[in-house]
Amino acid sequence: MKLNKTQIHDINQKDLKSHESDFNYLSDKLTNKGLDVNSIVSKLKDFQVAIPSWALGAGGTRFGRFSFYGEPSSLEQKIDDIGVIHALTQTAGAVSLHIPWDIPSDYNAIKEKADALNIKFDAVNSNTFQDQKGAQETYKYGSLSNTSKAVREQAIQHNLDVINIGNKLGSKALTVWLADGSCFPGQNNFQTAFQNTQDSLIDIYKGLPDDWKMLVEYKPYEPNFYSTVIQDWGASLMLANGCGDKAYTLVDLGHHLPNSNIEQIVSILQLKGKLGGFHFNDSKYGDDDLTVGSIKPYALFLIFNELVYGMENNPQNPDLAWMIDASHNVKDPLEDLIQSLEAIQEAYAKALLINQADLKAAQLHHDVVKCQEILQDAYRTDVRALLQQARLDAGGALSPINAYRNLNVRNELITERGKNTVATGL
Ligand code: LRH
Ligand code: MN
Ligand code: MN
Repeated sequence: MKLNKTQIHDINQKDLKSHESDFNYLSDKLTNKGLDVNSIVSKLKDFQVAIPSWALGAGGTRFGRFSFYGEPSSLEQKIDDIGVIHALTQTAGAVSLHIPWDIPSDYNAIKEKADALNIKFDAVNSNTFQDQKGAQETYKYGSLSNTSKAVREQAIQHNLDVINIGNKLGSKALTVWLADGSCFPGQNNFQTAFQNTQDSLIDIYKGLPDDWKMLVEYKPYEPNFYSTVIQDWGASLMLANGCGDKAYTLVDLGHHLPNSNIEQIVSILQLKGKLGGFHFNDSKYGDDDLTVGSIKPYALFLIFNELVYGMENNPQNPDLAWMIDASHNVKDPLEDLIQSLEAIQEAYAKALLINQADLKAAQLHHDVVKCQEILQDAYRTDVRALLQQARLDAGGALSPINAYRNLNVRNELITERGKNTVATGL
């Protein structure tokens, strides 16, 4: 299934008039406030978020998995699905592969397909949290941190293999997330586990091409429930610093204990030039991997405020690898990803409305009320017409969800692929 520009253009016609009046109204209001609307729309157009290869099928929980039908059963089909999302939103111009869930069988064919759909290969993710078929060693008691040298060597080699696979596709970053940790007090020696992890990461880092980054993802718990070796941004930053300039911390929104101030973490990492990647999702309780913006949209906005500040003021921090890391059981995964992309763009657009000079002045005068007014004035602005304009300019859909439904995409996929397909992944 491939959507073409004419189909999308035709569907847009119905809502064009009302969009134009919404956009003109908002544009006038923002211009009167001294904002450069064209520059905001162009920033929105440039902002691209990678779709993880494992989010295109219906996710599951450990209690069960319910298929959504017409799911992609090969990497080619997953790229096709991202092509659909990208055609509609013009925001999903990249894919992030999880190895070994999605090893390409024919590199040239996959690259050609992705190229034709304007999709780039973003960070590649290694997987040392599951035992692979035929593997000599088990990761039951850890991978890069394991007390067994043979296990660590197998895990290091896997990461080097992943770099090699990514290299053939044009990826420029390796994301390492470890499930390593312990379920019970006394099970592990914290210092040994941390030092082994550092040494293993250094070995992987030695195999990293010069123009690559290594992104070290942290998570406080799950699947280990007493301790995790890389439990927070501090541990991740220490390990990244221990590897070198090309190693960075990756923040996944779901990987924090309740009430953590994620925007502050993001801000300080950028100040230090060490924020490398970002996984978007939302959560109520833990690493719930729910649709972005579905639970705490204001928190997302505050995080974007810091990200925008960092992008404008911290040249020492590199461009970030943005990715959605969400997957669950109840929605059509493509509709869910479209909703996540919309929420990301919305939070970004609102953060771009914040008048940074006014905010700085209010901060200097200790005018706490004004500071809050400035943030909330931006947050309360309905920016959807800006997102629509960005999509329209780029050839996308005014309303991606409506277009997806009107074009009957899911039914087409079911007709093409059949009902009983199962995507690889979580
Ligand atoms: C771990 C994680 C990590 C994995 C992905 C499947 O919870 O966020 O990024 O690679 O989920
Ligand atoms: Mn993640
Ligand atoms: Mn996670």
